[in-house]
Amino acid sequence: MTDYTAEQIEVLDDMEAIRKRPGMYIGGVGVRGLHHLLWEIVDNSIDEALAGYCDLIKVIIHKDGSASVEDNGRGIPTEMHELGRPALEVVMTKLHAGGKFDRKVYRVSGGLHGVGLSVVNALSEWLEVWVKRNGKIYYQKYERSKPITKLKIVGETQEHGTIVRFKPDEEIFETTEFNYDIVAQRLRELAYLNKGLKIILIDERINRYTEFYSEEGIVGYVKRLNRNKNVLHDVIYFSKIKNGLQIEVAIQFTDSDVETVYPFANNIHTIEGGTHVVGFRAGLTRALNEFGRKNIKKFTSLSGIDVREGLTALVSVKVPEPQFEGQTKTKLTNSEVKTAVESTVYYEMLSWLEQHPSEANRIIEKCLMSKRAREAARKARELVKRRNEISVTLPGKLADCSSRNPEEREMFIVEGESAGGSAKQARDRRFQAILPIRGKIINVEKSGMIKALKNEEIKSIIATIGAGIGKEFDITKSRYKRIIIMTDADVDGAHIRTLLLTFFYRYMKPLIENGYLYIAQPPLYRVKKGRKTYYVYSENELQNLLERLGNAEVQRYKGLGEMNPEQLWETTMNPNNRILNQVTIEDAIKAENLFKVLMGDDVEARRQFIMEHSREVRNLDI
Ligand code: 0RA
Repeated sequence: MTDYTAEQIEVLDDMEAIRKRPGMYIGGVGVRGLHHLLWEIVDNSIDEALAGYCDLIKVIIHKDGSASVEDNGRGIPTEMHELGRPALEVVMTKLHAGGKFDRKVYRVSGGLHGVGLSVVNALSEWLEVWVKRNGKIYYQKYERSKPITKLKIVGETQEHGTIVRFKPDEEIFETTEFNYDIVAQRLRELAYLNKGLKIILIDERINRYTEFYSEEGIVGYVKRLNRNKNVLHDVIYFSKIKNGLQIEVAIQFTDSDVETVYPFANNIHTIEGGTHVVGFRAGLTRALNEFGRKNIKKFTSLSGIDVREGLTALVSVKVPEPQFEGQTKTKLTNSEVKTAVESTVYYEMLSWLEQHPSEANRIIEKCLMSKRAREAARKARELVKRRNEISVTLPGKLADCSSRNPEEREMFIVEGESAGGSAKQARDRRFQAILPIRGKIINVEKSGMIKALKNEEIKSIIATIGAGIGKEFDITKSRYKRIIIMTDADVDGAHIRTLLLTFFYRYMKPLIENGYLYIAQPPLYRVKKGRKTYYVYSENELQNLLERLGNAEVQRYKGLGEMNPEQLWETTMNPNNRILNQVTIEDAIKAENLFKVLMGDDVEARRQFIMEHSREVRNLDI
């Protein structure tokens, strides 16, 4: 029988308490809890880095399911502790062991982090530790938190640092398999948050070696987050220390419409936000409003939402005594952090804006645009709602078709009175409707939804299709299965096509997504040889035909109006002969491109894109 000293009983109590209620210490025994063991050790190594003693951390996931963390910090103290045992043993077997060897750094005390190495030890089948310190290598092994060796010297070295290797206990965890992606993601994050720190990840199960390192720190992180976006300026960076509270911020605006703000408190990704985020937002909005009021003509004050559209930012605070709340214990609640972050961000941001007037203008312009878009969208939503309540009457100039079978009904949007007249004569009135539109329709992107909805041509298109618009658009209500844009084969025709496509893309997108929208392709030439007539749709075709025929009479069609109704029917409207280009959005990437080009200010790029896009689409003979 062993006589337990009071001390030993206490230790056993601690370890038993942890094994009984692991959730209390690591949040659960699932995947998240399992990885928590690893983060506990890594956090300790990071603390050494924060204290300036460590610049390399190596994490290995071993084939046997264990993991090890090595750092080149000071090494866990091996000297005798107050309790008459080596400090290392105390650290490994007592909850919140501190005392003489406590480190005065930004320890992560609240929440689930910083619970201590003893928790890792308690929840491991076995744990080994090597410490390089005082010219020696120390070693000790534990099984389910009990030392099975004494702390012993196993070698000599001039290096310093700690290696902890542990095997999560299968009796405790639902799963004991470390996930490469979870580990890699967090280590990458830590490398960005701690510039100059190199973190190596080796997964021996799959022979994978990865290094994470950032010379630029959080600036590099923001760059990475924005790597596929159009940025408005170089990353703005500042850092401040206020009453022991360290604040670090990186900001970059983009032309996208999403907000990406990553907040961290003591290296913990505070996904539930908290006082640092509240302070950041308030300071940023205040700085932009202050700058705008002083420097921008016709400035109207911005709300937080306007400011944050297209914003990418990383806010990292190091708080001496952090308090965390929330479901995942990732919401920072220290109230002093809000005021400190707000005033720092306000002051630093304002002075940056003043020193970078042209970038500042760009940013403010973006914010004002977000504001206008938001207001327009709200007004438009109200208008659409009202409009949907009023019964929509079909426009007088529409020549509708007689078929009630929605599967065969089609509608031609035809530019110009004369072409409209020809088309009305040429059509098969049973299933083909004609809607003539006049001149150039309004550019919906530039004018916004309000003006667009007041435009007669747009109104007639909406009423004719009869399925609403915008968020309220309901494709099942569409009165036609095919909507065919029929314009001249010249530059003006292409322009009108562009405007119509912009309109459809913006306000009736499902029409495109479901393949309801087409572009008619009238012939470019009529070629006569003797008594035979050929219609030619491309330059290439013309070359080939002329080579075959020898000399022939070539007539170029400049517009639909140059064709008589029979010709128009035969060449462009008759389902047996015509070529229809279905407008498709092939995949997400193209769609985004389309969106950008369609929405942008660059008229030429837009025109170019539409030309290419309609050439690219499949030729369909329906
Ligand atoms: C307590 C005190 C000191 C360092 C550490 C713990 C320490 C813990 C871990 C865990 C993994 N790596 C670690 N590195 C250091 C300070 C020791 C001193 O003052 O010399």
